[in-house]
Amino acid sequence: MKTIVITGAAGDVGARLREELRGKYRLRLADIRPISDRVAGETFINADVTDLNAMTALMREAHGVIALGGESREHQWQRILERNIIGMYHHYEAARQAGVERVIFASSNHAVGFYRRDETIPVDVTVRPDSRYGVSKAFGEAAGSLYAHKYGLRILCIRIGNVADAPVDKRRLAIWISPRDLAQLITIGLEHPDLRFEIVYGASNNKRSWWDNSNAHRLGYVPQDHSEDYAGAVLAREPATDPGSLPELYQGGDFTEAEIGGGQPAANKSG
Ligand code: 15L
Repeated sequence: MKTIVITGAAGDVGARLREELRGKYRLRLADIRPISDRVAGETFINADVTDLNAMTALMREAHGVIALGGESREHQWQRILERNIIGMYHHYEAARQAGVERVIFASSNHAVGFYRRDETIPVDVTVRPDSRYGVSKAFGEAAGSLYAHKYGLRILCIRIGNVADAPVDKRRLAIWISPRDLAQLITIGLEHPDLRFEIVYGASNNKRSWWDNSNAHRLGYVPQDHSEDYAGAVLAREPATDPGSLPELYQGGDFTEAEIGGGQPAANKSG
């Protein structure tokens, strides 16, 4: 059985992926927070993404790494720089040094969050990050391309929408991905024989999607879940919103306004 490292394994997405992938891979879980509910086939290593030596030791003899480690929301620049930008560079460099073949990068819809909701975008649009966090995800995709083409790693960047058991609001009806669909995309990243460097959207089979995910389908992705199954209940509890506000106009939602440690966003509603 192949060994797969999951960084940031103590988080919500990590917990769901452990359930989906256990029994299929030996899982080496890494985080700076402890994980006490380990089961057979799972080991834990305390490793900080800001420490390159620790990351290299973590990856020894692994087939692949699922890079979830770092900040999962907008934050002060220094923290985004250390945990997401330097941290993601360390994932790739440690994988290269340790001879790990595959890296699955948990990118985010926030790398392109300043595209409008009334457009459908493929994966090869110019990035339009909606936050410092989104910038760090665009960096992770660019660094992945470098490590794939220069050093021969096999890399899948998944611009994840929102991972949850069910979509929680109207915006998430467009971008939701179920844990089993995310696991299917990750398995493509870990196993596809011809993968070099690809970007895909991490979304289930959502009727309201803003994304053209033909690149994922070309790689064999057949999502099993549909956000529309939940639409009635979600829309019935959706609060009234201003349709002209930034979060309503743009795909990134409230990340387009989130401000931590910076100035005030311009009220640019024209797109
Ligand atoms: C993300 O990238 C975040 O990690 C997650 O917490 C959600 O906020 C998600 O995007 C989203 O856009 O809903």
